[in-house]
Amino acid sequence: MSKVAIIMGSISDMPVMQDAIDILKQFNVEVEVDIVSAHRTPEKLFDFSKNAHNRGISVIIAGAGGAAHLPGMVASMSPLPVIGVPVKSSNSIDGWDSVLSILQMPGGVPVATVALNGAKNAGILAAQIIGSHDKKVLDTIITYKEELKAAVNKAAEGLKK
Ligand code: RP5
Repeated sequence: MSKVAIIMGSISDMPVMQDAIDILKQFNVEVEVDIVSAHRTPEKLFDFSKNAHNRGISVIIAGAGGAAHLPGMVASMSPLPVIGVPVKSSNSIDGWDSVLSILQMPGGVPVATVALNGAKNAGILAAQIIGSHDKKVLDTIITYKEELKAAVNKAAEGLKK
């Protein structure tokens, strides 16, 4: 079974990254969660990035704030798709520091960057990548999208009453 690794630069990122964990669990996708800091635990970053694909992991979600080098550095060493979550940390410049340091990757080393604090969408995107080769996961995403549509239609109906 495909697994998603969710890593973050600090335990302070956990309240944001929890959204990715929750949605992936909702989709019955196996997750592994860890703290890997590009600046404070560089050896662990290297070890994680070099070995993740040999441990049954298919997609990596990496969240970080400030000088958010974690997703890009993982992408530089791992052959797996990396989804970056810019986290608005407490001393941030309105979150722009996180967004720009994850988004502006050089050619050849992509990081699929979601919105500021957009961990839920990171989880959905990871599930969609797995769903492209796993029918069970694909079916849960199809159901999820039907539910989104139904919720909007119900709200629109409510306006007419
Ligand atoms: C980054 O610095 C982390 O990803 C976090 O968003 C930010 C602040 O970390 P702490 O000082 O709260 O540990 O590396």
